[in-house]
Amino acid sequence: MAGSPRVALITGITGQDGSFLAELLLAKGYIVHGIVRRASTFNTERLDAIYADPHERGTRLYLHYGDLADGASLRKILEHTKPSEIYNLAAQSHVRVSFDQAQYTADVVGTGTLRLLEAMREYAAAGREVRFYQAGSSEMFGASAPPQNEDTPFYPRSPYAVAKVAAHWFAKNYREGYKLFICNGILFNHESPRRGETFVTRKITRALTRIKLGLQDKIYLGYLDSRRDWGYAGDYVEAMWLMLQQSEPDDYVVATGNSYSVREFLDVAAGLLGLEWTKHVETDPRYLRPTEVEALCGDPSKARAKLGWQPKVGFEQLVAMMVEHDLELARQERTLAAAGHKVVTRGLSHG
Ligand code: NDP
Ligand code: GDR
Repeated sequence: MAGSPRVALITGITGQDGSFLAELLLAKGYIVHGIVRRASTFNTERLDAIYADPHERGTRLYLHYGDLADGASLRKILEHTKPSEIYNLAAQSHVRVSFDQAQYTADVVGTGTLRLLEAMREYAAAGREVRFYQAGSSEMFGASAPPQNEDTPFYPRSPYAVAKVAAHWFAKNYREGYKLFICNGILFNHESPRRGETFVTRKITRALTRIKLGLQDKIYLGYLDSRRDWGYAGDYVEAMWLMLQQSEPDDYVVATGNSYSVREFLDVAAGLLGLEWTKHVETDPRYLRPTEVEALCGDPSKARAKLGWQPKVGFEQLVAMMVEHDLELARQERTLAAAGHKVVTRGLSHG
């Protein structure tokens, strides 16, 4: 119907990217539906700023229980919400954990994408116009040498990455076989103050800011020589949206074109805090991966030329943003500790 708001469905809406994408789409006037997993604790913290009780008037963000492991729930949600754009962001997204939970990761990341594509196919067959974004990853390039672009062969190095390659090809096959509008984004690492605390960037900024305020003394890490092309998540969700606004579906690398080692990330973060990280960092072999991805650096020329996309936030600005945010969190913790409250640092020793 002309003039009615566009409707988007986001899987993985409670994650880092899901929350940024939901904000972007709401700002563009969309009605946004998100799929959340049932958990025994609240898992919608990243949506707190935009979520309003559905009983209130004018609400445009709705959450539905579902799971990529449960195809029936996906079909039901599509029928109920009637989206014109589907963003598949849900995943067991931790590479190290995928070695511990290989079958689960393959099921959710690989077969889960297939379940959603099947649900989309049935939905589209009933005459609905719908577009699909698949959250692919630079991890799919794995051992292929940088710089990596859309023509670089995949050489995945973890169960997570293998499953993402499967999802990529399922998506491509459904695009070609059923003439569906499906895009694969191949996104390089992107971070923010909302990044999960077990990914290396956030693990570092959380720990170093706590060290700065005397709340802890050590941080335990794994391999420090790997290089990553780190961008800002807020920039990257714009690229997802742009892909679905084109006249033809296609696949795009989204990256900054610059890469840094974990050591260099530590240098910049510690430098901002006036710390010498070598005094605080210890190696713990449990954070090493059976097969590591040494170096990722994307070539985003196609996204720049065809989508008009380019990153706005540079590496140093990104690190500063995360340090500043986490320093404030650490200050809050210090205030609580000084008042005699127990400060619990959840999960900082995992991942
Ligand atoms: P997060 O780990 O922050 O979020 C993952 C989301 O998926 C969460 O909402 C999580 O729910 C949900 N989820 C996990 N398992 C299931 C399941 N079985 N059914 C339904 N939902 C599930 O990831 P990011 O936001 O960082 O990444 C978004 C997507 O982009 C992921 O697919 C990731 O693999 C991919 N990607 C990420 C990159 C990055 O650098 N951030 C780079 C390239 C690709 P819950 O909150 O309940 O855990
Ligand atoms: P990555 O991100 O594996 O690239 O996957 P992560 O931050 O976990 O690791 C980056 C690099 O840092 C090294 N590293 C450590 N990593 C973690 N998590 N913890 C540590 O203690 C540690 N020490 C060193 C890693 O070995 C690695 O080389 C992320 C995820 O968001 C994926 O879902 C996404 O697809 C890719 O980015 C692109």
